[in-house]
Amino acid sequence: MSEILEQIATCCERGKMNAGSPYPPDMRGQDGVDELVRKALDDGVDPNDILTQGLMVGMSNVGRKFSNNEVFVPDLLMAAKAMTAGMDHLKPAFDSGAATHKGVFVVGTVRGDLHDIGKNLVRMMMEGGGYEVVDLGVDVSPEQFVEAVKEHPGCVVGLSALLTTTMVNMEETVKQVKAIDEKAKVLVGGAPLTQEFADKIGADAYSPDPQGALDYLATAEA
Ligand code: B1M
Repeated sequence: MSEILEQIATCCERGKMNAGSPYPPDMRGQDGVDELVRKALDDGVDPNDILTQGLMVGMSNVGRKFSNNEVFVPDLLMAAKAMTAGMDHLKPAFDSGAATHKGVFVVGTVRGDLHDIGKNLVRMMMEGGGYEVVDLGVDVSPEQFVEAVKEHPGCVVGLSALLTTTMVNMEETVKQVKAIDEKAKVLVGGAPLTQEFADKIGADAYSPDPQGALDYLATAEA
């Protein structure tokens, strides 16, 4: 991997957004993802390489550390912010078709549920993993998920729930999504969920954290 891509990966993992950012304190004054991605593009580095060998490596590292309880929610949020600073520069390349996404991930918090912090972390990890994310927001009905699946054939659907009273709404969503596309993969997550519950409602996978969701996508898309 080239030196600048390694630097981008490190800055993304550490949440170093730009030179002016005071976080993390030990990288104060150094270039961040913002400057480094711009420089890499100016130097002619392929946008796909910047994403896959720079930003995605950084997000993957921080995601694994989060799964292992070595870093915590604020670290993940800072890494995601840094990644977004880089993605802003890469967006024109993706929009023009010069660079490609790995696939589409439709995500939302299920009907009746307004909790979105965990769902947003999952979204950010997916974006960092190179997926185009369609975020339907919170309180999303089964019908809204179905519409999104129709609009994005071949997408993977992610459902989040934080309440014992709303996780039951996942079952209807899984049922309706499978009714219009039996091959559509549905991944579920959220604090009250278990693998047993996911199996019971017919979801294809359960993950307790964003990295697990990303790992699942890698297998689902393969
Ligand atoms: Co609410 N709330 N809340 N709340 N809230 C909980 C969940 C609760 C456990 C608090 C408690 O009583 N101890 C409790 C649920 C109890 C239960 O169901 N058994 C509860 C309740 C009861 C309520 C209300 C009903 C309170 C009321 O009004 N009486 C109400 C419900 C509103 C509604 O949704 N209709 C309510 C409201 C709210 C706020 C709006 C105030 C706020 C939400 C703000 C927001 O999200 N924008 C809120 C908050 C912040 C919490 C707590 C404190 C924190 C939740 C959180 O964000 N955690 C929570 C108590 C707690 O957890 N300590 C609580 C951090 C987040 C990173 O974790 O979302 O679990 P989490 O996501 C994790 C994983 O679960 C996983 O990845 C993330 C990172 O590891 N994950 C996925 C999540 N989704 C995934 C999807 C995947 C894969 C992984 O694949 C698709």
